Amino acid sequence: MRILNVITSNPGKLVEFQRALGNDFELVHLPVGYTEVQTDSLEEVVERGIDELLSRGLDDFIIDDSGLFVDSLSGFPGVYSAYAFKTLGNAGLLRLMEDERNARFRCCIGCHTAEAGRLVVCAECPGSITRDLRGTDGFGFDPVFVPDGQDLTFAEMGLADKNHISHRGLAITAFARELGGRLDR
Ligand code: ITT
Repeated sequence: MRILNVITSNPGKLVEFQRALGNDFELVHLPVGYTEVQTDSLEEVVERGIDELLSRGLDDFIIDDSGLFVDSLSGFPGVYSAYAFKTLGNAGLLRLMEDERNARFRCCIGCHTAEAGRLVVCAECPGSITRDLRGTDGFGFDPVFVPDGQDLTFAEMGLADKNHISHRGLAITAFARELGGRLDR
């Protein structure tokens, strides 16, 4: 089975990658970091992250930059989601909200393998911010986000259902299809 090194400091992402890709790849958690450049584009963070990791001699890896973009907050916390989660948390985000509650999660997955080259895939999941914290599964902003067309938050629905519709689940599915196609060629 092909090895893919998962480079993340976030155990929640790791679990979601394992669940979605674990049958096709041997996923190895690599505890190294990379510089997240200051930009409002997740895609650029991922592209530059790939460049840096390659320049350090690493290969066969997958990385993920993601965030929650709240319409009424002009896209905040967006690329600052990890920092905002650490400092404000879910309760702090709810305090910032007024009546208009539309938001979207976005995820960009970047990968480089010796065999398949470079691949960057992004996806998003539109939804809304709840008025209270709901549910205990998942990580980060999961307890305050209800995807469009659903009644449950990501933290209430469980990992299998979240992966089906989430920004990361959609990005992983597109990523796996493209990578699989390149490896079979
Ligand atoms: P890396 O080491 O992979 O960068 P990180 O947690 O710092 O891990 P990001 O910079 O991509 O990751 O920050 C994204 C933040 O957005 C993350 O810390 C969560 O707070 C939030 N987030 C991203 N995806 C999420 C999801 O599926 N559910 C809930 N919160 C999510």
